[in-house]
This record gives sequence, structure tokens and C-alpha cells, in this order.
Amino acid sequence: MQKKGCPEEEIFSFLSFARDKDRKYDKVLSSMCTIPHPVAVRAHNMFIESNLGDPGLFAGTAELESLLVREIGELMHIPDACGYATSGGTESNIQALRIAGKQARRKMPNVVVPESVHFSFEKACDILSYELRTVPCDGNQKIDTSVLEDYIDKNTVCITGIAGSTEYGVVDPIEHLSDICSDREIFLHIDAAFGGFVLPFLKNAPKFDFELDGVSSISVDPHKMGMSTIPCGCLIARDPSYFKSTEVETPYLTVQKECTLLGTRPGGPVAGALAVLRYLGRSGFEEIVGKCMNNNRRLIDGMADLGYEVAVQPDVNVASFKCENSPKGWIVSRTREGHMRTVCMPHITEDIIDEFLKDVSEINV
Ligand code: 0PR
Repeated sequence: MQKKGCPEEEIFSFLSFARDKDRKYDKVLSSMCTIPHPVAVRAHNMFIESNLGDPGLFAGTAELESLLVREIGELMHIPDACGYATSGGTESNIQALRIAGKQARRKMPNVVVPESVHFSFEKACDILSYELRTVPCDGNQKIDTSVLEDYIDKNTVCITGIAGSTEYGVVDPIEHLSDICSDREIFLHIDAAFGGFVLPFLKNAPKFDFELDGVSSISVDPHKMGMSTIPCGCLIARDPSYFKSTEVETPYLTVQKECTLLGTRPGGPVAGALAVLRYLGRSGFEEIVGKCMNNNRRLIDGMADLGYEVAVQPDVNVASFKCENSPKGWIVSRTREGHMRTVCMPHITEDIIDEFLKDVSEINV
């Protein structure tokens, strides 16, 4: 640390210098985050000092959190959802597995997931000392139900399905998983970190939420397709007693118990998420998601015209292509299988897609 303070202008010119090195989102086709909605930013800033880790001090913000959980719950077909705002999909997934383990209480717990699962499950199982059992995917990059049962045994504390996979944007056969979990009384966690703010706004989307009896908990991230500020995730669950199982006593806080993983928790993103949900409403989200899906289709069709087929048909606005080279100046990513992967987030417009396709067409020239 410098001995004496530095003039504010100097600090901000230094910060601007760093900010200029950050990528602008316009040519970024790899991210699952986007430019937050201005209403979310305004609400976030209004609650900048709010700490949900001590909800008695920030009773108003805590109310907003309850409302956010309730609104997301309604979207997921559960009117009296319980849950809380996390710092994103990773935290939600860790907590879901923690809760699942506490319900089943096995000495050597294992968790059965598709191999397409996000790497946050690896972290969760490492922290919780669970065995992670990865089931191969079928030709559509969905969990292969013909072999799934071989991976389940009496120590299976949780099965996970993905609603909008990170790499291929597909939804696992969750109705099937729900039936298995209902029959065997196994906790079913759905990772809808990405798809949770896409699928409810699509016509004919596959079922993935609490409408299915076997679903126990869902991760949904307002900071991805929810147009909110970072970090805002949400873990919602069917049964309020689930959150009792992770409670610890917090004698010197304004509340006596806390079920969350983090202690200090930002209130700003929660206010941002709720504000943008209310501001846009269902019709606003349908419009945004509709545009993203149309752009995804435009990209898939355009790539096919150039001879690059999509690897599998996605259910959400993610696409992966059999295309070995990436165009210069663009940020795309690669799946574990080497496919070029793109995400049509709200910052990606028709014009951007056309410009991208033009640059792809010139790759080998
Ligand atoms: N579950 C799914 C299905 C996800 O896609 C992700 C993140 C997570 C869980 C974890 O969420 P958090 O990162 O919020 O903890 N998927 C993207 C990924 O890891 C996140 C991302 C976002 C990556 C923006 C890059 C980026 O620029 O690839």
C-alpha cells in the first residue's frame, strides 16, 4: 500500500486504463453473461451497501430476496417456493448437493450426473467428499438413459439433470429422471442456471421444473439470461425443510440461524434481479428470449449454408458447430469434443451474426 493517498482523478484514470483492456461484449460469442439491464443496474446501485448476511439490519432487502424467490418459484411452477439468492450457479449447485446428502445420510455418498455437467459439480463433490459418477451422453449430448440405471445404487444421494447445458444448450430428459427419482426416492437437482430464464418463455419447451413431481431443487441464475447484475444466482427447492438441514447458529447476528453457504451476501444484485423481472414482465422476457432464439437459428442456418453443421440441435440459445477454425477478432469457445461453441446472448444482434458469418466464410480464403 502506498504511504499517502492518491487523488481521485488519478485513481479513476488508472481504473479506466484497466477497464479499456476488458473486452467489450459485441464480438463475444462465448459468454453466458451479458450487459445488465439499466433498471437492474439502477436497483443494484441503490442497495450497494446492503448485506443479506445480516438480514435483520437489511430487512427491506431481505423482503426483496423473498419476493425474488417467490417470483422465480412461480416461473418454475411452485407457488410457495423456498430458497435464497446465491452468488451464481456454482454456489447453488454446491448447496443443492449438500442438502441432498443431508436428506439421504449415506456414509459413502455418490452423485449421478451426465458427463455434460458443468465443472461446478466437480468442485461440489470435492468439497463434500462425494463420488461424482458421470453417465455418458447419447448422440444428442443428453444423459444416456439406457445406461443410467447402472450408475445408481443405494448410496446415490442425488441425480442431476441439466436444463440448458453449458456446451450444447440441450435439456436432459428430465421427465424420465423425475420418474426414476420419484420411484426410488432420490433427490433430483436440476441445473437450470442458464436455461431457467429461457425455457419458461418458449413455446413447446421440454418440461424441466417443479411441474414434475420428482424435481427437488433447481439452480437458476438471474445474472445469465435474467438480465441482472453479477453476482446473482438463485437456489429454489420444493420442501422448506431442506434448508433447515444446512442451518448453523449465528448467535451474534440479528438472526439466530443461517442456511446459506456464504456469510456476507450482496443485496444489490438481488434488488437488481427483482427490479428487472418486474420491469420486463413475462412479455418483456418473451421478447428478449425470442430474439436470442431467432439469432441462434440465424447463426445455425448461416453456418450450415457455409458447410458447418451444428453438432446437435439445441433447446436454448447455445450452438456448437463442426468447425475447426475460429474467425479472427471473435471470441468463441471450444467444447470438450472440440466443437466451436457460441451463445447468442442479448448483446448479440442480427447484424453481429451476419458479420460473424461473413468472417467465418473468409476463414480459409
Ligand atoms: N451451471 C451451468 C449449466 C452453467 O452453464 C454454469 C456457468 C454454471 C452452472 C456455473 O455458474 P456460475 O459461473 O455463475 O457459478 N456457465 C458458464 C461457464 O462456466 C459461465 C460463464 C459466464 C462463462 C460468462 C464465461 C463467461 O464469460 O462456461
